Amino acid sequence: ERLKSMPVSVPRSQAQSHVLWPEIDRITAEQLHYARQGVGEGVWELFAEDGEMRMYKREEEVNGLVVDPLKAVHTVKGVTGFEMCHYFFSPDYRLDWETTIEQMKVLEKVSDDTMIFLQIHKRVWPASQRDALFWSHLRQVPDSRDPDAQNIWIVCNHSTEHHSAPEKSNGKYIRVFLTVALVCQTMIEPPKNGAQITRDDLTCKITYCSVVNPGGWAPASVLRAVYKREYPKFLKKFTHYVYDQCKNKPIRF
Ligand code: 6CM
Repeated sequence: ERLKSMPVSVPRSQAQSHVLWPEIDRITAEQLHYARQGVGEGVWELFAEDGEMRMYKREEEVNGLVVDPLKAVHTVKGVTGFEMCHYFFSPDYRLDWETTIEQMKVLEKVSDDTMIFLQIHKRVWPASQRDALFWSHLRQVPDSRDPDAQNIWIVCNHSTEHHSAPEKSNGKYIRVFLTVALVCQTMIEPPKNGAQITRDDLTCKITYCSVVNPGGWAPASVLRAVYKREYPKFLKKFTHYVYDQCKNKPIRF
């Protein structure tokens, strides 16, 4: 009975038997909800704009550490939401577009859609170098307003712990804490007289949200200056990269 009443559009992940699953499921749902909320009401401050891209932040500190939430929206033609999310999630391409890291390791492959990553980030002078340990989960999102639409995907990254890399086992790095979500929706302009869909008919609507706690001392002004430079650089580089990778390949939904 329970299985029968489950909406067929809810994708079932092989990661469900993992101890982290309840957390992954909850945080991913929360992040999706948060990403779908707009940036109105004057609480978000626009700090970068380039073509279709808009980046907003809210200045926040916790125990004197900068944790400014960031939210960005972007629109990219010629790619699908699945393609965007696939390139963001997969470790195979990370070093091609991620310019803030020195090293990346998959600590655990939980399933095809869920992995645990350890990354060493580049040092930001004059602070200590940071590392980040987080689970990353890719999933297709059923659209409540249109249950037939299978065109929204999310990647959610959230800090966790792992026996193979305890915090402070290596005094060299301070561990950052992050919650990041990339939500992408494919819009299709239906081709005239039932012709095949081509990349010209596709638009991908992107929302990227990030909250990073630096985990230990780092001067606020330096951190804010780094974020102001690095986040727009990341989103532009990453979306160009996906566009380039996909342009001569068959469309993947
Ligand atoms: O979301 C992004 N990348 C994902 C895959 O790496 C993942 C990582 C988030 C990293 C959070 C930032 C850690 C801050 C470490 C210090 C910054 C170093 C900058 C050095 C530059 C010279 O979710 C894209 C993250 C873009 C961050 C700007």
